[in-house]
Parts: sequence; structure tokens; C-alpha cells
Amino acid sequence: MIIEPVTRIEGNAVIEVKDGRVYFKVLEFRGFEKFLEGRSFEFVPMITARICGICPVSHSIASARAIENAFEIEISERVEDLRRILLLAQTLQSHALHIFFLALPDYFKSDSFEGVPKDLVKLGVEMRKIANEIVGRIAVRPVHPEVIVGGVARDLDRDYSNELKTILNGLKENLDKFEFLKEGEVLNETAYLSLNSKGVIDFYGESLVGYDGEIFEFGFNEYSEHLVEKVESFSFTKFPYLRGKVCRVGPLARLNLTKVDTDLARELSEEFKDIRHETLLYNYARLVEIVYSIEKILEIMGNLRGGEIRQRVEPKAGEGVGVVEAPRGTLIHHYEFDEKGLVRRANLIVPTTINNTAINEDLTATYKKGKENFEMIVRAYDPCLSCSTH
Ligand code: NI
Repeated sequence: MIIEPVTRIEGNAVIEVKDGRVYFKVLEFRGFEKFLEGRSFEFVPMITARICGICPVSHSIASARAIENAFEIEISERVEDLRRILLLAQTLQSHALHIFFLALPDYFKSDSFEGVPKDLVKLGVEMRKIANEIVGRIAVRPVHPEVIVGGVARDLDRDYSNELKTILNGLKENLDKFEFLKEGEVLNETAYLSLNSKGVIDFYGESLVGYDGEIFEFGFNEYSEHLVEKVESFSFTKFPYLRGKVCRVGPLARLNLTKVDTDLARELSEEFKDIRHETLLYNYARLVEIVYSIEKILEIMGNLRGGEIRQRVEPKAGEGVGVVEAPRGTLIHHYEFDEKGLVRRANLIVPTTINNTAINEDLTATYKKGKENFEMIVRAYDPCLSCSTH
């Protein structure tokens, strides 16, 4: 059996059932790591923003962070706050797109958002509108945003709290309509990986936290000791393993590994006080993170810290790793520079790539249970294939 193409995901993929196994084949090829070589550092965040139309902010910020680490540049507290707002606004935009337009149709037994109740779709549209506006305000444009090495493009000079509070209230009134997102079964038990800051969820977190039966923490520079990529001939996406185990990142991993520190989202995240492995719970976790993103943006906006929004950057030879939480999970950028600040080598590890092994294993487990909801399982991961083949 072959499903081609897999619909309501970002990019092109094929699902093939063959000899008792199910293969999730990603057949795009991009080549960003190669054509970054020889480019000057200042263009790197702009080039990597072109990897993806949905999560460009994550790439550009991971990039800038890696470069700043390589050149030993400290950004101001204000830049840190503004970058957090950017990452959260993009998560709101991306999660809203996924839940309301790509995932919900499955739950309403429909092929498109036309089968989803209109009031819910409207909520999704409003979330995306305000999130894109916020990103555009700080990073000039919502798609192909500008993030600068050493800072951000613009300060936040407008208050969006009324709009955000209206959306949050609209969501609160409708929360009981999403109970069905808590349904799901365990297909495979896996390892998990996320950023965190002292055990708390943070899309611009300070260190990595992993789970392979036990929780362990490590710094950005040690990522390659824990996360090892393998290659399989049937896909252009690689297969990473965390300490030899199939690993997952994204909303489920974040809520499994970290505590949530905003009011309503904390209540909703109670569901994840033990490690949860049900793949379809990714959708519920995404809903919790929509609430978290709105609450956290409101909190940061209300207490913006001070400092310059950009600073002078002097390149030097060396290497640096930058990590952020993208909507789909942990995103790692690693560069090596020569003394002029030209890229010698680039390595990008993208969330959908990390989830790739689990997606394949889950499809085979689904098949072995005699079920055929393959596309719904793939969609739970909200895969971004143009990112994964970078
Ligand atoms: Ni992407």
C-alpha cells in the first residue's frame, strides 16, 4: 500500500507499507548546510530564515545565537526578552495553523477545515493574525523575518495586550470543546529532549534536558555526545538517536520534561505530570502551549527589561552552537568560522529530523495493531519537511 502524497502536512512525503513495516519517505532535498559554506556571518540568520515559511524565526534566532556564542558576544536583557516574544508569537502562529486547519479536520471526520465548527476556525484565524503582527513589528516581516547577530531589528513599540487578552478569553470559553484531544494510545515509549531553564519551559532556554528512562541535563556544546544521526537509504531525512534511543521533541517532549510557569497553562499541563507517551497527545500539548504562549507574551511584554537592541559585532575564528525551541521542538545550529567570519562548516539538526525515527516506528506499530490512521499519526507530529531536509 502507498499513500502519496501525505496531505495536511508541510512538504511532500510518501507512506509505504512493505513487508510488515511502514516507511515514511521524505523525498525533498534542499542543501542549506552546503551553500552556507563560505558566506559571511551577518547573512547567515537571513539565509537560514529561508529554510522554512512556518518557522523562519526559530532558524534565524538559533543562527544568531550560535554566531554570538562563536564570537563570544553577550546580548542585552532586552534582546533576550524580544527574542522570547518572537519565538512564542511564532509558536502561537504555527500551533494555531496546525490545530485548527491541519489536525482538527481528522477529529471532525472531515478532509479540510470546512468540517471544523466555524467559531473554532475563527479563533485560529485571529491567533495567527495577532501573532504575525507581533513578529512583523520586531522582525520587520512575519515571513523571512530579520534577526540580527547581536540583537533584533526593531524594538517593540506597541502594546498588544488587549488583543491577546481577548483571544485568551475566547479560548477559555471554548476549552471544554477540546476534551477529545486528550484521547490517544501508546504506540512506542521513547526518549525525549527539550530546552529548559532550571526545570521550567523556556523557548530561549539555557540548557538541554533529556529523558531516556532518567532525566539528564547538558550544555549546547555537548549535543553531539548525546544525539547521533544515522542515515537510511529510503529517505532524505536523517535518523537521530538520543543516547542510542528513539527520541522525540516538540510540545509533548517539552511538557513531559519541564514545568509550566503561567497560570492557566500550568493547570492544563497537569495532564503531563508523569511522562506521557501517547502520540496523539501532541495535539493536546499543542493546545496547552497556545495558552502558554499567549500568557507568557503578556507577561514579558508587561515587564520588558532594558538594554540596547543591537550591538557591534567583531568576527573571530571559532565555533558556536545555538539552540532554541521551535514550534516542533529542539532546533540546533552549529557553525565553524574562519577569522574573517566566513562559514567553514555548518550543521543543522531540526526538530522534524529528530522525530523522524519515531514517526517511522509509530506507523509500523499502528500497522501491527491492524489500524490504518497513518496520516493522523504523522500529522500529530506536525512535521515540517522542508525544514527536515534543509
Ligand atoms: Ni519548518
